[in-house]
Amino acid sequence: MTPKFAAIVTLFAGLSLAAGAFAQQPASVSISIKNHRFQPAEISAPANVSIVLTVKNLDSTPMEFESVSLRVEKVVTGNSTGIFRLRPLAPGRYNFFDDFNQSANGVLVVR
Ligand SMILES: [Cu+2]
Repeated sequence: MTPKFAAIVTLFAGLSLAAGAFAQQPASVSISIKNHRFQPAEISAPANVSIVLTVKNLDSTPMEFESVSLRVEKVVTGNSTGIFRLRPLAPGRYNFFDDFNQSANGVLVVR
């Protein structure tokens, strides 16, 4: 290969790698909390893609969406929505809860 051709091949290899990284759309999952209960209590998402999790707090009081295994913790004020961007996850069960009212809990099943 001439040096110039090699440079072009390298450029295209880089571009297709970048395209591959962005080809996977994030999975969207949403859940509500009402009367301090998650609805539904179990949600699922595909493995190995980033996840956008929408948490709608339908109560008038704030809640704190928290998960040790997902490494998230954020207050969602009353009657508002929180958006959580999760890294690609391995298959498994990831528990979460409302840290302001720990009887409210649920699980994200990744498969
Ligand atoms: Cu907390």
